[in-house]
Amino acid sequence: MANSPKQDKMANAIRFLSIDAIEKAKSGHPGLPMGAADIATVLFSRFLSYDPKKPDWPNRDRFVLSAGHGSMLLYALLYLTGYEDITLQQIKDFRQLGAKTAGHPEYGAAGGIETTTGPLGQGLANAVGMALGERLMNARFGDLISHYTYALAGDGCLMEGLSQEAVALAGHLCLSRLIVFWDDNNITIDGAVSLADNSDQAARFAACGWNVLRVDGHDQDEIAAAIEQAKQAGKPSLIACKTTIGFGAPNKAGTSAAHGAPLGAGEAAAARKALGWAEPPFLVPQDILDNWRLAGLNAAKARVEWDKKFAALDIDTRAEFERLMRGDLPPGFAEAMSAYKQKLCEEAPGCATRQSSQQVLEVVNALVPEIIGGSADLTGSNNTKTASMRDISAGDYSGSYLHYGIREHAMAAVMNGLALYGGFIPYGGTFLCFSDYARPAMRLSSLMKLRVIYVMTHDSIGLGEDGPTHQPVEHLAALRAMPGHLLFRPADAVETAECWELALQSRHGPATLALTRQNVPALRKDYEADNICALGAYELQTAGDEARVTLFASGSEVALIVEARAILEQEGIPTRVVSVPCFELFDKQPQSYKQALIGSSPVKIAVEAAVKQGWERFIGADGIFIGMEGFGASGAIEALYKHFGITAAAVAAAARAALPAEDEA
Ligand SMILES: Cc1ncc(C[n+]2csc(CCOP(=O)(O)OP(=O)(O)O)c2C)c(N)n1
Ligand SMILES: [Mg+2]
Repeated sequence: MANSPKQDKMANAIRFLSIDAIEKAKSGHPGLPMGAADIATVLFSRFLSYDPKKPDWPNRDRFVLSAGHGSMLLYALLYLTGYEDITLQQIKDFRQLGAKTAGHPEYGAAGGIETTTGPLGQGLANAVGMALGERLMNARFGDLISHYTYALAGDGCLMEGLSQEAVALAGHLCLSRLIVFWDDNNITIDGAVSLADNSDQAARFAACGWNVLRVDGHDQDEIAAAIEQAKQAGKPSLIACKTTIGFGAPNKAGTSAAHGAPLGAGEAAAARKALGWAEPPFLVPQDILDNWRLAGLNAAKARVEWDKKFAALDIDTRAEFERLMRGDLPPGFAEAMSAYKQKLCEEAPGCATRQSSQQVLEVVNALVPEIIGGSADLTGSNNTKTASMRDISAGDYSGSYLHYGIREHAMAAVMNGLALYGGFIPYGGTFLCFSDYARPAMRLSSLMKLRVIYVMTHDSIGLGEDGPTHQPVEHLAALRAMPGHLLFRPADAVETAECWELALQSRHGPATLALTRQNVPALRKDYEADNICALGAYELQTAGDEARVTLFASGSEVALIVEARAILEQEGIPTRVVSVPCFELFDKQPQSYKQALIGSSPVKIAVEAAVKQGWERFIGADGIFIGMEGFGASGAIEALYKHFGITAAAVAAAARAALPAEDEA
């Protein structure tokens, strides 16, 4: 069936706003907005529930443009439907510094942008997290929350490995309110998809438990019928939409030439002719704009109804829902944490920090219902599951623990989706070494400033026999290098509690807790009401006299420098001990604190069973670093620390050797 003239015109408004903006910016990707304009028109004018005047309305349908290079599709939709952030001027300023219409959609830049996309596959996995969030909220608040999550994915999204992890998880969890459009245009940057891929995508999705539909992606009524069917499927749906990239451009349509460069004046004019669009650049005829604005108004009707429904709830339910959406921790949280810290100081447990972490979580999870925990198949090793947690499963979304399977990347991207959804604080575990498998999504947690918490155990050669494949060496430095990401490496049970508290309080940014497999002694035995780890680094032990040596370390190596200090003090060498649970928080302290903490002792030594990078900020360019210079090895923990020269005796010897001659007497 052919589209009606009105349907065509509404889609063409998207096409020409995109063409014109990309032409003016002299960069951008016209192929996708032109090819997917019909899909977008159907969705935004006939199905999607949203309110341009209230973009954050909790029960809105979510729409994720996973193929983020097609950003102009989203910006055109937001302008046309009446979102206030995206004015015509913003469309004209596409890709200019400071514009809300950035090269790729950026979460937080404008209402209606549900997530940052561009790294292919991430948006699809975020959408899985959002669709899960919807089910979890529904299980907690009943029909107050009940909506669909839509995503538009390209060939690139489906080719990325991440998509397999996310698609399998969505199928497993039977997220039936997730509907994914595949912009099946057979083209990527290098040319035809067949240059690199001949997968039967429909069979792949079906094998993962999805409902699969195929449509002509330029037939709006056929697309609409498929959406209707998808809603009834009882499982997640893929709607494979056969489209032509750059639809309407007479010479470039159907080719990779339409993918990522302006059409050029000649081809843009030819497209105007071919599609019967007589308007000058950036002008949408009033009747078409009216149709779009009307679509925006219609889409918002459900919001008015929902407000009434919400207002009719009892006051406690409303207050709790609003607290969750604001992201405030529950009342009593701070008190519970300090009571727990007090208990730890009295008991002084000497266990692995991964166990300490579990014990903190026993306290936290009993009190903070918005926590959604999980692990990538290392639950028993990451110590991520606490007594009160029940599993989330297909059909029962009332639990709070997710077995992500061996899918670190999807775990991180789904946690991003949950955090974006609102009302949840997700944490997920794996071995620190495998943070590499999650890193692209961890980077987006940082970029989007999301409260997502990574529980990364087995944080050094201290894990022992599993050997160098499992022993992280460069990972601490790599995560510390990520802007806005708090990397905590606590030294004992009290520090672990403090670091967890800081991670949970970090409303606008992710955190990683790097935790030991091996036992560590209690070091902090005097209760202090303040969260000392908030300083990032602090003096754990003072020198007996004016300090000649300062020792710095994090995590399991703090106990080692405490031992080294005892040796040196016994020899009459006054030595300070500085514990460094978090570089990032230390860097934020006032200069005076930093200078005083680093101090001026003639010898400074940092110890961490990892690479040196970053420790210069404490020990200076000439300071001594004792740690790893290459990969680890398989063996018993005691043998390994000795083998790599990371011992208290080695630290003491290095200090002695470095002291200026007059100090030695
Ligand atoms: C992870 C990742 N790798 C590479 C790129 C660069 N890139 C952007 S679009 C694209 C091709 C995508 O093809 P497709 O999804 O089919 O988009 P279409 O050309 O159909 O618009 C590539 C390789 C990226 N954005 N993200
Ligand atoms: Mg493509």
